[in-house]
Amino acid sequence: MSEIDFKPKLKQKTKVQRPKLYKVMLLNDDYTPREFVVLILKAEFRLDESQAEVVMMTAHQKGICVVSVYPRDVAETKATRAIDAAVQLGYPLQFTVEPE
Ligand code: TYC
Repeated sequence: MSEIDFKPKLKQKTKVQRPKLYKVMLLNDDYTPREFVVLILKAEFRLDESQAEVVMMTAHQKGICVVSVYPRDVAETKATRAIDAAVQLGYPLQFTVEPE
């Protein structure tokens, strides 16, 4: 009788890695119109009107505000697109991306 042991000797561990998340931060400045900031927050970051108002006013009063969190490439693409849209109109609006 053959006694072949088919049991695997090593257990396989399935590792599911969640993507690290990055915050997109909105920085205040003295020149960009409030309405434009709200517009960008709605168009690029999909905030609704009241969320966009709160984020814009928080940055306006405190100097900085978290807009949202995303995987790194999404955060960087959105921040770059938002800055580019501001540059087109000559506004110095800035967004930064940092690990959560
Ligand atoms: N401080 C700007 C103004 O008074 C408005 C503004 C708000 C600009 C938030 C940038 O992230 C910002 N026109």
